[in-house]
Amino acid sequence: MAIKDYIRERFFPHLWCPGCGHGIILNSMLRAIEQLGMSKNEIVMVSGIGCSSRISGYVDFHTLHTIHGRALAFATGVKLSRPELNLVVPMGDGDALAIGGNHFIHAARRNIDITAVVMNNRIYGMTGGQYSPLSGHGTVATTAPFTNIDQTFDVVKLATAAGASFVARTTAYHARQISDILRKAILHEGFSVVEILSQCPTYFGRKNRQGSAVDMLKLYKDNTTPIGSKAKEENPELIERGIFVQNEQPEYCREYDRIIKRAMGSR
Ligand SMILES: Cc1ncc(C[n+]2csc(CCOP(=O)(O)OP(=O)(O)O)c2C)c(N)n1
Ligand code: SF4
Repeated sequence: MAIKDYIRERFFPHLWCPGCGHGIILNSMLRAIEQLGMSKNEIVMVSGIGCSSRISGYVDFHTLHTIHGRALAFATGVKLSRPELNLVVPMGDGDALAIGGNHFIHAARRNIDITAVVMNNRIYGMTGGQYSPLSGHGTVATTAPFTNIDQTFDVVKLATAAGASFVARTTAYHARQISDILRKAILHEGFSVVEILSQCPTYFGRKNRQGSAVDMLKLYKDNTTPIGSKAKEENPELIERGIFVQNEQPEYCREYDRIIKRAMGSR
């Protein structure tokens, strides 16, 4: 199936600002699904609210555009009722880890077979540039004009500690790596977290003087390195890219099935 068949052309042009990283992620995501040879009926895309979450409107899969922070709760319901479908949940850093943080850690703990894509632009883009839990200490946001005093956290470490059985990170600069990782994440049986650093030139970039979208992409190129590289040993500040966790653990829907069979047998 051609990539263009996966999109709803009637909803274009999209609402993203020129240079927003979210468009690159949509493109790489569609390429991953095309490379997997999946039909659009095999994918369910569920999202909450945010610039990132608008992805579910642009794709011609089964889609649910739900409420802010609750996409994983809706996706859990869909997956439990139709476990044969592939659930993909694109989320902003605010959607996934501020209002949706509780759902995130518990979906990871259950190891339900959903692919959670955290499109991390370190800001609330849709609502005008408020700081998010991923903004980081010392950054500037609409709601932190004198710099943000909140500390951030590491999405990869959080997902790993919460029990996700597939955890990876890449950036909007590394478009091919996004597709490579997403293919593996979608095929992985269990909760997969893929963090993708995505530039928001309109709010994060402008407030933090990071320049144009191209300048921001260059920062991703220069400030990241493959996991375990020599460069990381020499410069611990570099952010690692790649697959951090990929292991087999009991998957929630299978466990649920098993318990139903046990209950039926005991009647
Ligand atoms: C319950 C609820 N609270 C707050 C909002 C307002 N709101 C909409 S999107 C959003 C944050 C968007 O930021 P993020 O999830 O990081 O995505 P981005 O827009 O940056 O891609 C907020 C606070 C809402 N829609 N619903
Ligand atoms: S506000 Fe930021 S995240 Fe939203 S579309 Fe514009 S650049 Fe992208």
